[in-house]
Amino acid sequence: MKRALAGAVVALGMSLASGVSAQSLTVGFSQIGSESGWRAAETTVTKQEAEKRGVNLKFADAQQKQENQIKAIRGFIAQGVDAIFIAPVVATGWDAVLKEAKEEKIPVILLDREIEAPKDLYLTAVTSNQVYEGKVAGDWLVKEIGSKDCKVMELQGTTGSSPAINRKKGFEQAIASHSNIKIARSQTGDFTRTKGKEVMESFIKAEGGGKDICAVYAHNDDMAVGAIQAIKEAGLKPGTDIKIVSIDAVPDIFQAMAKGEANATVELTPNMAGPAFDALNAFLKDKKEPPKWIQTESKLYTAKDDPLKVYEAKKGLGY
Ligand code: GZL
Repeated sequence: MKRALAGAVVALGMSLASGVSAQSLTVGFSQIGSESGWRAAETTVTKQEAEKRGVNLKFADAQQKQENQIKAIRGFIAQGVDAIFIAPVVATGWDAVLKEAKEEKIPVILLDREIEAPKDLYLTAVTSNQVYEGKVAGDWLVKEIGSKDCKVMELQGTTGSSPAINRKKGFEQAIASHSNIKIARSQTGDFTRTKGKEVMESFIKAEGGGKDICAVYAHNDDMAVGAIQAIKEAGLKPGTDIKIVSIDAVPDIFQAMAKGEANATVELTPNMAGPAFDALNAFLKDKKEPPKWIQTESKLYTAKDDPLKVYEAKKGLGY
């Protein structure tokens, strides 16, 4: 008992010495919005991870607008939170507000998207390797198609966001040496199902009904599901007439896969907050700076991976 008490006193002393109250931490989280199933899951998991750690989480949804995120971050600074988590909707325009947080000695951690800013303006970024995600998707298509001519329709993520920039780059790297595979049309669907469907409808129209379309590469599953709807309404068979490859591995893409309407997806974990909280605690406890990038895993799933079983396993996880 004595040792436990002594341990508690030391812990209390350490947290007080580090200038953080012995009470639970207060963290402000500026979330992009709820544009996709994956984003909804990230929000759910972040709240669960905060609860698990007794962290007081102040949540702000920006409806996919950077100005709303900047306003929320300024609010967190004014409230004197212990740390700020940001999922940055686009890659630029953050320097000023991050400098304000730095002046107040409030550590900032980026979740799921990178930014173009001096690295001393944030503690670390917890993201996947988005170029690699695009390359995995492209490599799958190259293997699937072989030497056949293949006209690809690309549904890009939010313009100016790091995943849209990087996933495009990785896919293009994968197909660069395969002249039979070409991205014929490419447009943003803003990571949403609705816009993914609308853009795919316009592609099918522009392609004279879509019979020559060989594949869709969507930067996320939600846009792929929208595209699948548009392809079916055009009287074509997604998954066979037109191959579908995307990223996130949300439950709905596995349902489509089980019906033969989608072919491949690259998994993105919705749990960026767990590693972020761990890095923050280590930093607050002994000022141990984490690496500037904490990378999460990426895994390819295809119809060979028992999609219904994966769907059942994932559907309860907050998507
Ligand atoms: C990628 C993440 C993307 C998801 C989309 O890390 O930022 O944002 O792939 C979401 O589903 O909209």
